[in-house]
Amino acid sequence: MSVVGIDLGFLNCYIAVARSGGIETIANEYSDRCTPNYKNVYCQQIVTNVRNTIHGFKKLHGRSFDDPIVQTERIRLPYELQKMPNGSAGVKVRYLEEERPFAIEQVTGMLLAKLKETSENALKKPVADCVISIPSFFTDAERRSVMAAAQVAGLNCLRLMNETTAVALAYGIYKQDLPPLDEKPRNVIFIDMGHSAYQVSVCAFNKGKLKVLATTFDPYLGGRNFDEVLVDYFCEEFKTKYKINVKENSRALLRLYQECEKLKKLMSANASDLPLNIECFMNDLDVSSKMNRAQFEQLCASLLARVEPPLKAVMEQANLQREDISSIEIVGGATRIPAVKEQITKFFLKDISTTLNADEAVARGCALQCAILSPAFKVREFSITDIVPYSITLRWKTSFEDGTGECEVFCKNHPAPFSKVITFHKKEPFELEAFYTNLHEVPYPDPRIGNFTIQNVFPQSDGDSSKVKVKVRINIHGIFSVASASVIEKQNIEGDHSDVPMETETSFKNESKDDVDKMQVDQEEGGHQKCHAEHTPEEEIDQTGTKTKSALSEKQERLNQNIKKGKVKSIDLPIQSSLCRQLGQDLLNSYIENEGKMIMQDKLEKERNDAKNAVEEYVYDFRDKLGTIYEKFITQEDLNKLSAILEDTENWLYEEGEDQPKQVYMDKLQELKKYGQPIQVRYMEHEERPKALNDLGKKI
Ligand code: ATP
Ligand code: K
Ligand code: MG
Repeated sequence: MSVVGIDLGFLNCYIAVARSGGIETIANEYSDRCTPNYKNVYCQQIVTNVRNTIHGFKKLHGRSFDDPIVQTERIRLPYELQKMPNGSAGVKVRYLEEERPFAIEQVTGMLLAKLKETSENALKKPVADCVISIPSFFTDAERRSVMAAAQVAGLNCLRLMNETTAVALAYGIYKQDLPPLDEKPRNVIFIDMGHSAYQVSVCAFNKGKLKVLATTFDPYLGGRNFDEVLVDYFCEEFKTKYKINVKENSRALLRLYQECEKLKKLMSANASDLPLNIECFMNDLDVSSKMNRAQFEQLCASLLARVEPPLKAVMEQANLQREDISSIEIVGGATRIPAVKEQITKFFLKDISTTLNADEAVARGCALQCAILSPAFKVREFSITDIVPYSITLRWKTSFEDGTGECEVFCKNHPAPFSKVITFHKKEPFELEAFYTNLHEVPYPDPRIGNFTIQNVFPQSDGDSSKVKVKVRINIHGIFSVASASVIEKQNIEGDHSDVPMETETSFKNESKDDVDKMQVDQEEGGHQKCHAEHTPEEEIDQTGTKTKSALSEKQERLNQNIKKGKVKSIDLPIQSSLCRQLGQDLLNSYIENEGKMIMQDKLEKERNDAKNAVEEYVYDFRDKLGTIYEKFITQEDLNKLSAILEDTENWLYEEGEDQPKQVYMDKLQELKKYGQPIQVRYMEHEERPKALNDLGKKI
């Protein structure tokens, strides 16, 4: 089983494979199965030159069709979107001559399936375990949607990894000179500007470990914004120069985008005037213009001004000064723009390091993480602590004064993965509402993460509230959940509620490995409306995996002992969750089933095509040989007859035989071979004879 890392870029995808010798990248292909639903027919040049496949759907994950971001993206896309029955954004895709809407999970699923197939072909081994990259600013709904897409593709995603964290791992794992654990860490800035987004993170490295200290981002700044500036400029120029309105012609506009992207890249290497020439652009017109780097930078001034704020913010959030930073590592295609680099250098007053492979670092980091997580692979230990991008609050109803209680369970930049236990005193089932505390920080229109109802809560037999322990967590994918809930009962009080499932195992013993730490927040009901989340470490697991006990863990120890002695017992409580924009299991299953069917259909279609091609090839090959090497072995009469048959077959392939089942082609091939084989045999015998005689001669 191979372990792979997948960089699911807005424009470019990369797959990296972990091998014993190191990391290797395989390919960067978009699914050729999704043919975009262009509104117009494009001229041949475009279709052959350009990615004639759907791309740019990364930002549609986990969003409703009506989401403002989806509506903004929609205008820019060269294919059509459609509202799905569950309100989410779907893509109209042409599949086997038929136009159908596909959910975003299906579209990304197709892409991932294609990437899976590509790697399997390259590696000659099955691929299932993988790590997939996502932007660090993705919310839970977006993350869950990408996870669903991985399932559709038949991939087992071991981790959704933040792009900059993947880069940090690719940087750190091979470094031999990281400071020892007890010394001051080495702080490194990672910057990724791709086609659609800009992300920054600062990480602290010690031997064998990396800890993300802070991440910042501008989710709407990337290479495509620079393309847009050029497009707008030339559109204006062409209006006066050629009296054409490019924006009204989607075909011309798309071509202009492609030419501007090329021009932008050329300007990175060349500061002088560069030409822009497009033949047969619009209304039979050839257009031309020029641009130089200084001019480009002036036009992009407002974009360039957006480079600094995330840099400043990341330093503030991590509470670091410039001199605390050892290195600044940049990746992503758009960081090749000289003015972007200048902005970064200007801020840090330090040279930028470009030692990482700007295109492959994300995929490589993901492959390394996959190798670390996979039991099938031996890799040097490297601990990765990521962070929570947005603070998360829990809200619940209190029985006092009909009020609500609130508790910020994870603050911004809190370490992740992470679990916390919160204690409630309740007499009845209750609901917890999880949401992003500061919606203005979150590039998503809905603050809600999910609602979680803790069921089977009753008063104790003496009428008192029950003590309910609720475990909340951010898992390895960066996704929040109310993971478990339990109630502690004294053993001698019994028989009150027989419908409560009995369990002796305590939830505290069931700690999953991914929890780097666990804390307890004691939340007494009433009293305070807002809890002062007193984070008291209950049990700390340090990086080497040895447990260090704090004062409070003694309390837990006593409880555990009491549980063992049978004085009290802990009962797990069922939790009912309803998550924001959750894809139902039934729908997901239908997507998975559909993808399986399409893979089957693709396979059949390929076999059918191969069978057809075999007939065509045989016709050409046979005809060619009839005119050359077979000539001596056939009568003129047979030659005429065979030539006619071949011509008939060729015509048939273009007419009636154009679209036939596989068996028809196979039969046709057999029929032709009946004529061909005897001649072939005669020819071979003739060829072998001198050789045989020769061999005989040698023996004599
Ligand atoms: P995202 O990270 O937003 O999901 P992505 O990973 O697909 O997108 P990259 O492959 O990192 O994006 O970068 C693609 C962008 O980089 C495009 O806008 C491309 O035009 C730009 N780019 C690539 N090379 C250069 C260059 N030499 N000069 C300027 N821009 C470049
Ligand atoms: K990429
Ligand atoms: Mg990228």
